[in-house]
Amino acid sequence: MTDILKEMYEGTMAGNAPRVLELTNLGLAEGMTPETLLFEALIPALEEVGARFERGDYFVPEMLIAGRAMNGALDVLRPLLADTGAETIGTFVMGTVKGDVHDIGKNLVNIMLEGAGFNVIDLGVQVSPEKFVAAVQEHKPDIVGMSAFLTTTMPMFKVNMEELTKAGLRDDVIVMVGGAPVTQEYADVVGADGYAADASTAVRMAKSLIAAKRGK
Ligand code: B1M
Repeated sequence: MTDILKEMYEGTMAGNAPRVLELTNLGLAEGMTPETLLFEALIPALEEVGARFERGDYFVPEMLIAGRAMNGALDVLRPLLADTGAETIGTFVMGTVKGDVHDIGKNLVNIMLEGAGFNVIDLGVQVSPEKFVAAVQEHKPDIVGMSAFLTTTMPMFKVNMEELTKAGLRDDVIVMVGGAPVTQEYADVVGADGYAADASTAVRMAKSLIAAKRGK
């Protein structure tokens, strides 16, 4: 690991947002790719933060400031990751489910989808079933994506899908789910059309689900 990546990893874990921002710009100026900064420093740092939280070495404030540091870096990386000049291939409505405020993973999926040519409508966090339904009615997306990062909020997938069914929309839209505790088995149980464990797989999955629906 280079000095910049090492300092970025440590700075993110310590929640030092101004330094992480500086190092992001420095890394880019030195020719590092956004993907290197993301996959070799920022994401591993948050994984370690989660592990420390689980062990009782970190508490919510530490998770919060680490998340802020990551989000600050993502603001800089977003245009670089998303600017591929790809043609629009579909519309994707995305949100973190009700009761859940985690948004970094969702934001990362959005960035990658935009980079692949999706028109992404981000509903934010704590999205109620009614809001998902209203967004599907309004934007008529190819896919509605739901993220959940807590075992306690994962059941909202099923609630959201029941609401889509009640509104007569379930057959019109592909439903994708994801988030740290979600598995393929859970996605199958709730009746989602697709699941992905990370942002790049989410893009591949979204493309293939759309191609299958359009009969290509
Ligand atoms: Co919280 N948190 N948190 N947290 N947090 C986790 C998720 C946790 C795993 C930590 C741990 O115990 N190890 C744990 C959940 C345990 C569980 O339920 N199994 C947890 C907990 C318990 C909590 C609180 C309950 C703590 C408390 O208050 N006692 C609380 C809940 C608040 C709430 O939501 N109601 C809470 C709060 C917070 C903060 C607000 C402080 C902060 C969030 C900041 C923010 O998001 N703006 C926070 C953070 C930072 C974390 C960890 C450390 C990091 C999450 C993250 O951003 N990861 C996290 C530990 C961990 O995940 N290891 C943890 C990086 C991100 C790039 O990965 O989110 O997995 P990830 O996203 C991936 C994939 O999941 C996938 O692609 C993404 C990119 O590759 N993906 C999709 C995501 N959405 C997808 C959708 C798709 C497809 C793929 O299709 C639609």
